[in-house]
Amino acid sequence: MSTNERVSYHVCPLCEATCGLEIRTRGREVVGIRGDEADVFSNGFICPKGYALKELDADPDRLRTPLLRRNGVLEPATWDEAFAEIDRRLTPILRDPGRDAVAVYLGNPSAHSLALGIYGQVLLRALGTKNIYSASTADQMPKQVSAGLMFGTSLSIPVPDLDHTDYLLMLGANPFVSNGSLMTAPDVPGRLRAIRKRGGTVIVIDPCRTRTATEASEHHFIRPGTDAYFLFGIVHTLFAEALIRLSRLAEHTAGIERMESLARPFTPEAVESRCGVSATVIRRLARELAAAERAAVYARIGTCTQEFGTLASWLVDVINVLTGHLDQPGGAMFTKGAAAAANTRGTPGRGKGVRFGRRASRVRQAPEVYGEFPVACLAEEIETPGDGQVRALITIAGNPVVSAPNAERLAGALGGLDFMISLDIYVNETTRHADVILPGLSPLEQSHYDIALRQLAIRNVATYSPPVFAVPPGQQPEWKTMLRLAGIASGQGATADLDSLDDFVTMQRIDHDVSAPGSPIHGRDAADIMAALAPRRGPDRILDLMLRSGPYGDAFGAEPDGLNLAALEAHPHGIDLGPLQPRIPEVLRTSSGKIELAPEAIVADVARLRSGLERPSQPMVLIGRRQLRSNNSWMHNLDVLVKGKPRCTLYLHPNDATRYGLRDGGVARVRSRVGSVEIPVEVTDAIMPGVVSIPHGWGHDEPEMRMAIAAQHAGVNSNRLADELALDPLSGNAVLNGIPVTIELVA
Ligand SMILES: Nc1nc2c(c(=O)[nH]1)N[C@H]1C(S)=C(S)[C@@H](COP(=O)(O)OP(=O)(O)OC[C@H]3O[C@@H](n4cnc5c(=O)[nH]c(N)nc54)[C@H](O)[C@@H]3O)O[C@H]1N2
Ligand SMILES: Nc1nc2c(c(=O)[nH]1)N[C@H]1C(S)=C(S)[C@@H](COP(=O)(O)OP(=O)(O)OC[C@H]3O[C@@H](n4cnc5c(=O)[nH]c(N)nc54)[C@H](O)[C@@H]3O)O[C@H]1N2
Ligand code: SF4
Ligand SMILES: [Mo]
Repeated sequence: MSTNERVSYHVCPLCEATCGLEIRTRGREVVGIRGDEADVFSNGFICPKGYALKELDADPDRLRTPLLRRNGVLEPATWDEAFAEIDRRLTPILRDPGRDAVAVYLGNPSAHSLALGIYGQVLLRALGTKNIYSASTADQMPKQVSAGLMFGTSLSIPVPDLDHTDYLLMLGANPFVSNGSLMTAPDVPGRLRAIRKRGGTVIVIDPCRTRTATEASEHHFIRPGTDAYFLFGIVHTLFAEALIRLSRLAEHTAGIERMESLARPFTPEAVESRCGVSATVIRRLARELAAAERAAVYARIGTCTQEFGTLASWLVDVINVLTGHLDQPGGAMFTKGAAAAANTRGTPGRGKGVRFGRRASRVRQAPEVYGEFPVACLAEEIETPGDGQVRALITIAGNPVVSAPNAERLAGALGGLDFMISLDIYVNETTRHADVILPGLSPLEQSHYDIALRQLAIRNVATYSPPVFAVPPGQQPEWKTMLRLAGIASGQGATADLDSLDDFVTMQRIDHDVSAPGSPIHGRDAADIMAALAPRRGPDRILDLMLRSGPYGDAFGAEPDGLNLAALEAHPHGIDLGPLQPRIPEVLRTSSGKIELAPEAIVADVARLRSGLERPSQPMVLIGRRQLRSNNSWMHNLDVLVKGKPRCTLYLHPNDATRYGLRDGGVARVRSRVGSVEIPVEVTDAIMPGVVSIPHGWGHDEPEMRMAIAAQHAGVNSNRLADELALDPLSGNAVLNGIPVTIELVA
C-alpha cells in the first residue's frame, strides 16, 4: 500500500447481509474494495455489488446538487432555492386542502440508512399525514402482520438459526442470489452449504429451480401463490399423525385447539392438486420436520408478495411452534437487537400487541397497517377527486414507478400531481416527475448502522461505520434535509434552526426513555442524559442513545461495561454479542403474554383460502426473480454490474415454448389485465410449466431520465403487468407473484 493511501472499514448498506468492507482510498478516490476479513460477522465475504460501491461513489450521473423544475426542465439549484420553492408550494397545500393531501412514499434504501430511518419518522410526524406508503407493502408486510399478531411487535420475526440447524425447509427465497432477507447474515450461500456439509438437509420449495434450489438437498416446484395450502397440508399431518411437540412452549402458547380444527379440511390429498406438491411429499416433509432435532421453516418474498401472503407467513411460524423448533437453538429464533428493538423495550413478556385497520384508505377502503396504506392504492388516491385527494407527494429513496404494481397508471398519476419532491440520488423513472429533487450522499459519505436488520440477524452483532469521506462542499447529509423539510412541514419555514430542531427531536426521545417503566434509564434526569451524549449530533447521537438504553447498553454509567457508540467506534470490525439465545417468554409483547397461534384476524381469512381450494389453476402465471448483479431498480447505471448479455428476459418452459411457437432468443408479448410488455425469451426447464418469470427493476427507457448506462440496458418494467387491484387483504401487500398472463409470439 502506498503511503498516501488510507484504509477504512464500512458495512455495505446495499442489501440485508451487512458485509464488512475494507476500503482503500487515496484522497477523495476509492482505490479498491474487498471483504473485511476481520469483520466479526462477514469474515471477508463480499458480493459483486459490494465492489460496485466504488463505481456508485464515482458515478457522474449520481446527483450532487438539488434540481428544480424551471419551465418544465429539471435544472441545478442551490439548497436555499430548493427549500424556498418547497416552502412556497408545499405549505399552501398543507394548509388547504390539508395535511392528508401530501403523501409520502418511503423506498427500500430508507430501511438501510441510519439517517433516513431515524429522521424519516421525524418528517412523518411533522407532516401529520395519513397518506403514508412504502415499499413494505410490495415486500414483507405480510410477515410483519403475522409476526405482530403472533408475538406482539412488527419485527418480532423468527429467523432460522442457520449456523446450528440440521434441517431447513425454505420457501419463496433465493439467498444464493439475494443474499438473504428477513434473515440477516453475510454469506448465506456458505452457511447453507455448511448445513449439508455437516450432514443436514436443505429443502427448497419454489416454482423456479433457482441457484439455491440446485444447491439444496431437494427441490420441489410449487404453483405460485399456493404456499398456504402446502403449509396447511403439513400442519394437518402434524395433528393427524400426533407429531405435535410443543415442549417448553406449551405453557406459553394459546390457540392450539383452534389450530387443529382450522387444519382439518386441508388434508395433503385436498391440497396437492392446488399447490402441485404431492401428498406423499407433504407427509414426508411433515414427518421429517417433526423428527429433526434442530429444524426451521423459513420463507421469504415469494410467499409474501402473493394472494395468501399473510396466511403463508403465519403458517411458517405455526409449524415452527408445533414442531417445538421455535425459540430453540438450530430452530427459528428471535434476535436480540442492540438498538431500538421494540421487543427489548417495555415490560418483558407482555405488551400492547398490534392493531390494524384504525382507518381505511379513502378510495378502496383498504385498512391501515402499521400506520401505512398499501402502495397499490397510491395511484387511485392521487387520481380520484374529492375530499382527501392526494395532491402532493414526497418520495424518499424510492422508485415506485418501477417497484409498485401497475407502473403505467402510477406514472400517469404522478404526472397529474400539483407538487412532487424526491429525495434521491438519480433522475430515474420516478424522480423524473418531481418538481424538486434533493440529492442524498454517496454511501461512503455517511455513517452507517443497520437498526432494522440487526434485529433480524442470525447472530447478535453490532457494527458501526463512520463515514469514509467527509460531506463534499455544497452537499448535505440527508438527516439535515429531512429536518429542513420537517421545519417547513411544521410551519417554521425554510430557514428553521437545524440545531435546535435536532436538539428537540433528541430530547423528545430521551424524555420518552426516562419516563418509560422498564427502560434501563427510567427515572434518570433527561438533561444529564442529553449532556452525556454531547458533542454528538444527528443520527449518531440518537444511535448512541439507543445503544446505551438498549439491552446491552451502559445505561449511561449504570452498566460500566455496557455498550455505547464509543465502544463500537473502537471496534471497526464489529462487536459479536453471541449466538441467538432462547427468548420466550421474555420476547413476547402480546397482550395475553402468550404466543398467539391462531389470531382472530388471521383465522378470519382462512375461509378465503378454503373457498379457493377447488379453484382451477390459471393456465399461465407470472412470477419475478432477483439477479445477483442488481439491487431492485437502481444499480443498473454501473457498468461493472450491467455489462454482459441482457438479463431482463422471460423464463419459459420448453413445453410452453412449443405451445406458443416461441424459441430461445425470440420475442414474446406478455399481457395481463393491466398492461403488456415485449421481452426476449429464455427457454429453460428451470421454470415450472405454466409459469413464466421476469425480473423486476428494469425498464430504464423512460424519457427525461438521467442514467446513461442504465438506458443502454433498459429491459422492461415487469410491474407494467402487476395488477394494482390484487392485494393480500390482511396486510395490503401487492400480489407480485402468480399474476395471470397470456403469452404470444411477436413476429
Ligand atoms: N414485480 C416485483 N416488484 C417488486 C419486487 C418484486 O420482487 N417483484 N420487490 C419489491 C421489493 S422487495 C422492494 S424492497 C421494492 C423496492 O422498491 P423501491 O424502494 O421503491 O425501489 P428501489 O429500486 O429500491 O429504489 C430505491 C431508490 O432509492 C434511491 N437511493 C439509493 N440510495 C439512496 C440514498 O442513500 N438516499 C436517497 N435519498 N435515495 C437513495 C435510488 O436511486 C432509487 O430511486 O420493490 C418491490 N417491487
Ligand atoms: N442481488 C440482489 N439481492 C437482493 C435484491 C436484489 O434486487 N438483487 N433485493 C433485496 C430485497 S429488497 C429483498 S426484499 C430480498 C428478497 O430476497 P429473496 O426473498 O431471497 O428474493 P428472491 O431472490 O426474489 O427469491 C424469491 C423466490 O420466490 C420464488 N417464488 C415466486 N413466487 C413464489 C410462490 O408463490 N411460492 C414460492 N414458494 N416461491 C415463489 C421465486 O421463484 C424466487 O426464487 O433480496 C434483497 N437482495
Ligand atoms: S451481499 Fe449485500 S451487503 Fe454483502 S457485499 Fe453484497 S450487496 Fe453488500
Ligand atoms: Mo425488499
